[in-house]
Amino acid sequence: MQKRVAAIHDISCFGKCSLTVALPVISAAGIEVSVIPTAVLSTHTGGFTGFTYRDLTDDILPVVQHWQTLDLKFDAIYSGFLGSFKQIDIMAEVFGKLRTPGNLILVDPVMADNGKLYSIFPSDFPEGMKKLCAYADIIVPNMTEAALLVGDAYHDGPYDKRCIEDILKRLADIGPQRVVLTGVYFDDAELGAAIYDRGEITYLLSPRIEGYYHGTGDLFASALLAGVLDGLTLADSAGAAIKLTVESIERTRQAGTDVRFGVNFEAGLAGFAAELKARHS
Ligand code: PXL
Repeated sequence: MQKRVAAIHDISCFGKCSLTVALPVISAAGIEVSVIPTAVLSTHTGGFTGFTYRDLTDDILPVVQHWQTLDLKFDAIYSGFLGSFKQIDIMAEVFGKLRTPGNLILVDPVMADNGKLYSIFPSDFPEGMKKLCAYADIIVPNMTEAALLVGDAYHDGPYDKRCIEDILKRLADIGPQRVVLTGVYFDDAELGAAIYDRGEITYLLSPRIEGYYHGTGDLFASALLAGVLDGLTLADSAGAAIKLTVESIERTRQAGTDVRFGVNFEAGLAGFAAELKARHS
């Protein structure tokens, strides 16, 4: 049976993130993606000014209620960037309505990077995001989001394994039994993810590429979810997601594209589907 995801994110019309990444990446793995757009923006908010923002908060629950009349079932519910506390509360309600005994909830607690909460969010936003993470089976924070979720002050790396393992356990204590922590590094040469899968910890690192490319968190989380729904282990899914993300960044860096415009992941989608297949054999 074809798997089906409910992806609940904004649509940033230009700039390749959130739904415009989740849809193609998860679909490339043969998985159906149903969407609930939470807002429509002319661009994402990272580095652009003057963007339009059409809030769709009041449409979220009516979409879900209509779906319930159709008795639709979802193998995963996937949330990312949320624009307000109200959207966080509504998302918790959506999880309650779409949760089934076998499905999984992935929350990407998009709110911060490079040690800073995104300027559009109030300082107590991380508390709201933490409540939402308690419903999740898998969360995918970066190091800054992880520090905000557990209430630590952020500090730059290099990190040591003890500190990473401590933070992974405290993130799991919030509720999710599986955590993929991104932006982990133990020296300046490599960067990657720490994977916590019900107590088991794996590190996946690859050579660091300089520069900050927008939308790569969404690319990584979408690819990770595709791998998990395809039946791979969390660590294998993270491996395939890192490969797609790193290759997309490298391709974009070589092209010299404006970092706000998102990465060229499209050229890697066929390879991503093949990588998922190869990891099964
Ligand atoms: O990539 C996460 C994201 C999604 N959607 C919007 C954003 C961001 C990050 O800044 O601004 C609108």
